[in-house]
Amino acid sequence: MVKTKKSSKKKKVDSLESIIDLGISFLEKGDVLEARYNFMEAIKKYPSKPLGFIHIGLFNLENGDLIAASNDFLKAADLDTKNPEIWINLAKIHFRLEGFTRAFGYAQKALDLTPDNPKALFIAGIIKLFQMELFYAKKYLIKAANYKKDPIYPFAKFYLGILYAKQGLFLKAAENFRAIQSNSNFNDISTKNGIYLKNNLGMAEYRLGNLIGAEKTFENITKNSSNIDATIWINLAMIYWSQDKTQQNLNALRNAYKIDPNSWPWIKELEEYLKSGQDGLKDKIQSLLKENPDGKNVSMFLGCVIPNRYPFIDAASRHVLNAVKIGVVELEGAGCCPAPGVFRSFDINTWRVLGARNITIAEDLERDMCIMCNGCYGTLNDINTDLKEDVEKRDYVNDKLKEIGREFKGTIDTNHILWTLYNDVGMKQLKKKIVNKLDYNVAIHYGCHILKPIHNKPWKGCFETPTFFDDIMELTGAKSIPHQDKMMCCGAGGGLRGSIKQVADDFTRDKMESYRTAGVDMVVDCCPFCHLQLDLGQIGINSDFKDKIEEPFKLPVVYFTQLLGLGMGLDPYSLGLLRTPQPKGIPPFIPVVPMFTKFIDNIDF
Ligand code: 9S8
Ligand code: 9S8
Ligand code: COM
Repeated sequence: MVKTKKSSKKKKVDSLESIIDLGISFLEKGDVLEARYNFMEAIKKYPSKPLGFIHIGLFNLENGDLIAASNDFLKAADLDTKNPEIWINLAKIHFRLEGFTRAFGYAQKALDLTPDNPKALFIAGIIKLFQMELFYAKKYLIKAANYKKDPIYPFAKFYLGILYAKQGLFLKAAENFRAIQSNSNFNDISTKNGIYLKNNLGMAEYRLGNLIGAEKTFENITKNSSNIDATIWINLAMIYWSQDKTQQNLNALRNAYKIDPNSWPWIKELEEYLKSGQDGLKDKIQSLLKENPDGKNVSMFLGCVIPNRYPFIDAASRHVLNAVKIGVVELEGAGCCPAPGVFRSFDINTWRVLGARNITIAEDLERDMCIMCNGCYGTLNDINTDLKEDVEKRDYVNDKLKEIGREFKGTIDTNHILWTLYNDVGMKQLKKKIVNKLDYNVAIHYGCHILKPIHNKPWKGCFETPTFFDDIMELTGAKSIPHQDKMMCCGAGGGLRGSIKQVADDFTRDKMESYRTAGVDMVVDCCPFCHLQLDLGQIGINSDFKDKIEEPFKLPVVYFTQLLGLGMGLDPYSLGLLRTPQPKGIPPFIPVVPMFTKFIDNIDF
């Protein structure tokens, strides 16, 4: 609030102050029209004083007319450039209008005038938080939270908690949330702020593995507050699900559905899944489109990691291909691609022959290959493009293949599934399929072999800063967050994980630190080997590099078709997104759930 001097007894009747005071007193009585009239009078009679503009600005701000409020404060700023309160209000208005860059500019002006102003620090901090520039957000919010006596203090703590939660620093997040539990702005569980605080505290508890505590926190909200939004029920459902309390989970999701059908559109699928279990899922996958008479048909190349470790990558990909009407068949008898970073390095001829053998199986089926692994794609595409051009190599390979009655002909293409979707389906068609808007902040991991070597890759243009993968994921509404060393190897490739795991994990630690700094909700990849390293690697990092990291990493990792499928409205069970973290030693090692805390964005300040 902009402070105005309290009326003194001897004030002249039509002095600026008395007109404003009159307006304020009408406001207090609820007579908005009279109040507005008086503020306008102040402007008319004293056009060179900022006070009238400030009050009409506050009036418009209160009534949600942000554009008008912005114009009023800009006029006030013209008349008085040295009042930080004016700039703070402008920052607040443009923050609400989501013009973050502009809003930050105004916050900066307030900070230039008063560098230690807690309100200016706070607004600067939350603007940076919403821009996902967490490094700067942290700097400002920590400073703002130093002013324990200032009314902004509890809010600064709240957002600091949100910031730490985004970075996966849940201990610190919980600490900040707990610090304001009894603060009068947050202690009433029947108010919005009270619910927001408990929601986020409960989620931090959940992510710290304190399921009982989290359950209590959420049950407390659902029992004691009316008017909660669907997110609360969804979060509680997730906590039940994690403890295999399926019936309670179902009830909670039904409640969410009642409040907002879009919050959990998969009730039918869940009930079906609970009835038919894994077997039903198997049948469902079996029944997926095999042949599309008027469109694209592909053969699926699985490689080794998918069937052995992450079968849901296969399942999710088939569900997505089915949804975009691409016919899918197996490559029966296919073997290891063989892995480029390993076999090629040892014996390039054997590597080539084995890879060519896999390609001939797809040639028999007359279907292009759809490859879900970067390494497999690297191998098969290198061999395929090479053998199509190089007669000498082809003769060598065919000489060997003859012994098993096969021949490389060069009649099909070997595509990464990202290319199948990007090229054969296309962005326009993909976009049409999206029915659920996902508002996650994601880190996109390309991996190495999808891009390099570049001479035989279809991604035209930029190979150092590609965007095709980000573009596809952003169709779902997810936001691809820039982060450090985005194009760096996950650490596993080239046989590194197999031979010197510590070094591989150290690479991954680097990547994890970047994700943490950026504060993403999850990593999205397009390679099962990267997936393994980013997922299982966290377990290794959390023990081997315990002393080097702030808190254990627990960042969900998803394969891109899982998230794309979710955007397409496919049920999260078939996509392998909902799994109980209960059984130990079964992938995914870091629990993945499609529901994360909704970070609260409309606290009044
Ligand atoms: S297969 Fe045998 S090891 Fe692996 S997954 Fe991808 S790369 Fe080809
Ligand atoms: S694994 Fe998949 S593609 Fe690679 S070599 Fe470097 S990054 Fe991860
Ligand atoms: C990485 C495959 S996907 S390899 O380890 O480089 O062969």
